[in-house]
Amino acid sequence: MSSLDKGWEISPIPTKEQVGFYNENGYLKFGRIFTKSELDTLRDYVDQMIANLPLGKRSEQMDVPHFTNPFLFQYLTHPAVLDVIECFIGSNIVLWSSHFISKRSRDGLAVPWHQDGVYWGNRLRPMRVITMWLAVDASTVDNGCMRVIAESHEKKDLQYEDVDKEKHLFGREIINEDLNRSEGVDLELEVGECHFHDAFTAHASNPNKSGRRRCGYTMRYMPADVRHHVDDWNHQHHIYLLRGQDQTNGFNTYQKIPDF
Ligand SMILES: O=C(O)CCC(=O)C(=O)O
Repeated sequence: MSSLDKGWEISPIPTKEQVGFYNENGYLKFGRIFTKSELDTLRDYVDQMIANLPLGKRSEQMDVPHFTNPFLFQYLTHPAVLDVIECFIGSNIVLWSSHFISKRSRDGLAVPWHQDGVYWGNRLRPMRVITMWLAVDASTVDNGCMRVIAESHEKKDLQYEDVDKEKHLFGREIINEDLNRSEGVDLELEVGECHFHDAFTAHASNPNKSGRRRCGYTMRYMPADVRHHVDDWNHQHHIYLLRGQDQTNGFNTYQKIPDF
């Protein structure tokens, strides 16, 4: 172990208490799943992807990068990740999506308060997705770490209104007064750590006011009994059966996992 690796501990799979906390609160702050060398390799790769972004495309908008970068499947299908995900959703695991949200220093967009499941609508039924948010860079209050409202995943009927798309990554925000934003929990992470949230957990993040980039990789999984309904928006959205068996009696179409 080099001196740089000191203090880089891999977390054991979540305890029953951690899974219980997640089920009760809709989120869980966790430790590290990848080794330092795996994380450094991922960061180098993302740095390159960002350097190669077409003019006008923001680094917060790197949605479904795995469709065009098979390399990322070594992270998305990593057995250590799936062992952790299995603790939350069982042993039949489907990859729903992934997204790099990288906020440049002193520039990043805000993420408005939202529930992923509302954005995804009826495309997934039932709506059961867990997102693992991996800190490619350290994520802190000053560079716009993710914030969550505990127990908000129980609220399925929140109201939304449009927000200024110049300043926000997504176009709609929760407006309910009873959702107390001042009770938002800041999920600060060291490099390589991760947190988890449910498809209905209300979450947001502030713009990056610091001189440090904030890059997170959202890796999204669902149990294989969730039906993927294809519409105009997502007819080219691919899902992948990563572990176990399909539980939709053949309703879902899974793509072959590419060589990586
Ligand atoms: O990275 C962020 O600040 C927000 C992430 C997010 O909206 C998500 O993971 O669904």
